[in-house]
Parts: sequence; C-alpha cells; structure tokens
Amino acid sequence: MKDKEIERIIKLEEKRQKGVVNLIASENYVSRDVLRALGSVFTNKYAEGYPGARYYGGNEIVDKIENLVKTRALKLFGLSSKNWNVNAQPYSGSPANLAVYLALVPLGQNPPAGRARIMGMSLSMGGHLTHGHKVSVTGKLWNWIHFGVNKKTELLDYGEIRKMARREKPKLIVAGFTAYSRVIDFKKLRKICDEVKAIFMVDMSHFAGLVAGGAYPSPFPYADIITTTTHKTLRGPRAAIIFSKKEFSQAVDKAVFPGLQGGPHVNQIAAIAVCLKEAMSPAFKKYAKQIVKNARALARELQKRGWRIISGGTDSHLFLVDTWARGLSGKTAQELLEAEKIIVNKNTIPFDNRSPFDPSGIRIGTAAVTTQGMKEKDMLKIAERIDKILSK
Ligand code: DSN
Repeated sequence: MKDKEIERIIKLEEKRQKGVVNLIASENYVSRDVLRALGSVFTNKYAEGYPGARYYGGNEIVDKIENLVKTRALKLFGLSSKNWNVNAQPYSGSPANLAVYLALVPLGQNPPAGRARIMGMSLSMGGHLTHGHKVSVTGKLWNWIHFGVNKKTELLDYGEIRKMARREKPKLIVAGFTAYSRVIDFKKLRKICDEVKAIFMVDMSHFAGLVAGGAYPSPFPYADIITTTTHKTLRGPRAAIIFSKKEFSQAVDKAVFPGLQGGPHVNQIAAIAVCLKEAMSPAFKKYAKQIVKNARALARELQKRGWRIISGGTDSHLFLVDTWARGLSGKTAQELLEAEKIIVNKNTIPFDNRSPFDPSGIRIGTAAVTTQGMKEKDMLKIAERIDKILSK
C-alpha cells in the first residue's frame, strides 16, 4: 500500500487477530477469496435498482454477480425460485430487518400505542437490538411486545408465546437470537402464527452457517421471511440477505431500494456469492458440525469446573456463562480474559438484575476458533485457561 500509516494499522489488526483466541460468537475469519471479492473493483460501481432495471449504465456485469448470488443463495438452502425471492442488497443485518418491517408493517398503519404490532424476543433475554428494543429505531417506529425465556428452564416457553400472540394479535412474529443457545422450534412458532394470522419472520443471522451445514434446524419450511447477516457462522462478508416468499417479495425489494437504501455495495454482493459457494462444500458441512461439537465441549468443560451455563448447555455455536454466580461481573470477566488474549463479550443473562454495561455474564462462541481448525481437545485447553484466569 502507498498509505503506510493505514497499512501499518491493518498489519497490527492482522497480528492482533492471529494472536488471540477469538470467542466472540458473531465473528469469524473469512477466506482469501471473500477478501479478494470485497477488495475488488466492484466497489467503484453504482447500481441503484435491481438486475435488468438499473438507474445507471454499465451494469451488465453487476447484473451477472447479483443474479448469481440469488441463484447460489437459493441452492445453498434448497429453495426454489418459484416460491422464494432473494434480496442481497441490505448493507447489513440491521437495515435488512428494518426493510422487512417497513415492507410488512407499513408505517402509518400502526394502531394506537398500547397495541403491539410486532412480537419478538427481547434483547435482554437473547434477541437483538433490531427486534424492537426501545433505543433502536425499530422500537421507536413500531409497537412491540417482547417474549423471553422461562425463568426456571431458561428456554423459550411456547405456551407463553402462544398466549401472548393470542392476546396481542401481532401482524408479524420475529424469531431469532444473538444470545440464546438452544434450538428454536420453528414448527411450533409457525402454528402460533397461523392461529393468530401473523407473518412469520426468522432472523437467522447467528445460525445461518449452521443451517447451511445441516447442524441446526432449518427455518425455511416454516417461515415467510428470513433475514440473515452473512458474516457470522456463514463466514462471509459483513452484509445481509433477505429471503422472502413470493407474496412478500415485491414489498421487501421496494423497502430495501428505494425505500431505505441507495446504491448497493456490489463488492459485498460479490463476496456474499463467494461465501455461499464455499458453504456448499462438504468441508463446510463438517465445519458447521464441528462448531457445535466445539461449543458443546467447551460448555461442558466449563460446567465441570463449576461455571453455570445458561439453560445448562448449547445446541448451537454459542452459550452464556453466568459469571456473577461466582461473584464476577461480565465486564470484569471480559477484561480479565482479554488481558490473557481470550476475547469474549460481556452479556446480559436472562432476568439479569445488573446493567447491560456490566451485566452478569459473558457470551462465548466457537465459529472463529473452529475456522482455525480447533477441535474438542482444544476446547478442553481453552476451558482450563478460562477457568484459571477467572478463578484467580
Ligand atoms: N451484535 C451482533 C452480535 O454480536 O450478536 C449481532 O448483530
């Protein structure tokens, strides 16, 4: 690079990434091909519109890449273009979710305050900011009602969710998590949606790679709309995709562009295409299964050493540790581990009495370390290190 200052900083980050054990559940390490596509000349191109219907000239090659990403996305998840549409233009997960709400719960048609129109899992129980948290624009523009987990089991309580849905009659029900470690029963949620005539959306950002690799149940047989970021377990660029059933796809496309965004980031779209192809390989299936094996091994090993794991274990790539049960706040635990080059994030646990800035737990994920080739035996060593550091 000519810009030595930036080159030096990039190298520093490369070194940092290589020198730590990365247990951030939403991060991963992309392939050289993904990086190559991200750094390609597609970053120079404006392509407002969709393939075959652009507002700028010179888009014949961009059309090829955008059409290819759609074909690959459908193929990866075993979907037919007769029933499903793919929009790969959202800049990332938050605008993808916002676009879906704009498309399906049009503003101006909200009922008076007090009646919920969208139902989702609260952030503090494991949902996401864009599932209607009050500080997010999604929570400011729409009326939400939130469900959490059962206090005793720390699992989703479908009976409670059903009761809430029957009472509130939401237009849309959103499932998906950033900090819930268990399988979601999509079939049960579909039934609830049918009963109250709600549209069913799944935000599979965290577990998309696991679904692609057959290591977590697929929401596709049940959901109407599925959003996903592409940079977590799917191991692609920071970007997002919206899958919508044909009846919703026109509204979703319009909400993304021109409703919410301008020109798509074509370099990101090219990089999504790369990661989708990578995720079709047998090696990726093995990878996805190994992520879950690793998460289970790490959770089990920490449990053996006396650490309380929320809900008692994991079915996915992540889990929460209740560090406060041993008198250590999440922030302190994060800092102690970071000082020893183990990177995690502090996280609220269900029914947390502490502040989100210094909550009761930490979140641990295994997607990144599994990319580095780690297996169960390595998890045992990591658990030993974590235990030693936090027990000091
Ligand atoms: N903030 C991300 C996470 O870490 O889970 C989700 O967007």
